[in-house]
Amino acid sequence: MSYLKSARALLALFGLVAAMAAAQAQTAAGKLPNVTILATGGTIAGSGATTTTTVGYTAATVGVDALIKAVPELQKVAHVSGEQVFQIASENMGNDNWLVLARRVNALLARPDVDGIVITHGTDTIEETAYFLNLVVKSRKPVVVVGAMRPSTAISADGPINLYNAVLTAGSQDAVGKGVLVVMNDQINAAREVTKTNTTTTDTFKSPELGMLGYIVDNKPHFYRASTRKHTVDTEFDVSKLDTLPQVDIAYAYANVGPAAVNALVAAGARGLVHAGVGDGSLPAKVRPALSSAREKGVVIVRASRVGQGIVARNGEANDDQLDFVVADTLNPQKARILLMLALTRTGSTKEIQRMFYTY
Ligand code: DAS
Repeated sequence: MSYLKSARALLALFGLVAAMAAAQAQTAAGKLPNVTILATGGTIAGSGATTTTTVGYTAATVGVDALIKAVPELQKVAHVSGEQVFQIASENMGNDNWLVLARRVNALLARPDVDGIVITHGTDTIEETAYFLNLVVKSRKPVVVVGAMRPSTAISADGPINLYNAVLTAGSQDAVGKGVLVVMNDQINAAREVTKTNTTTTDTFKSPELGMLGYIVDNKPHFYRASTRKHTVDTEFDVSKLDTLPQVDIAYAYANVGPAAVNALVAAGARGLVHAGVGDGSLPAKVRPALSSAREKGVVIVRASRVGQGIVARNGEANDDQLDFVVADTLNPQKARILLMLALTRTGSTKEIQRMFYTY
């Protein structure tokens, strides 16, 4: 009986190897690429009461098979398969979701019969998930995160064309080695710089000042630049064996702010704290003692800025050497949090962490 079982197993293995070789040969011969769509929810999977409902709809109601079925043109540009990883509005995306998603992405990209991945996602935290994956995906194959600003039921919904463009890009050799990308509104942005700049309009995703990477025009991605910062296979981060990520929070600064938020976050167990300072990461006098005290307790402090663009310069608005703080460089607070979280899985050394902020 065991002989029969092992013979069956061997036959199955041969079948799988043959399928992979055939898929690889197809792609190599210029045939359609194999792209897997991992669906997580969001507005792209949303539905509204009427065709003119573009706010106040329900996100994360349409499944991945329906998303794929709604865009038959996908079949002309790739062999598409779909998996429903989550079905959530992205304001509820959490570290646990990211670890599950990263593991699935890396497992799929390790397969020779997968050429690229598209992740459908809510737009509220798309820039965070994209940057997290930019630091932990261990493949040069394209990973494209895509969302929509109008639900699938709306007139001129942007989801279908965004999904089509994302699959085009994920199957393109030109996107190999570019890091994790966000493709929306016919534009290609890098995970590190892209951010949501408008609460409701379809052109909301931009990389202010440092610029997008390219466009999707006439069914093809066109790249004009690449990120100078390390990503994917060139990073030192590995989450494959992690069940949790260190607790890192953000404290926002504004006129008349006091130490309450910083003290509360430290008391709640933050191992890292990003201070979203005013201007060039300035520390209000009422907050500075609380941050220093947090540092003395071993909490790593990153000085970022609520401004959103520009460099937070070391030893500029505060003596970071003396305070033993790290500066965020050009990362906005929500992305600085992600890098600090991953940094803390490797080291507590502020010198090493500062190097990471100048590297990724
Ligand atoms: N709530 C938003 C989200 O899921 C809807 C969207 O814009 O995708 O991110």
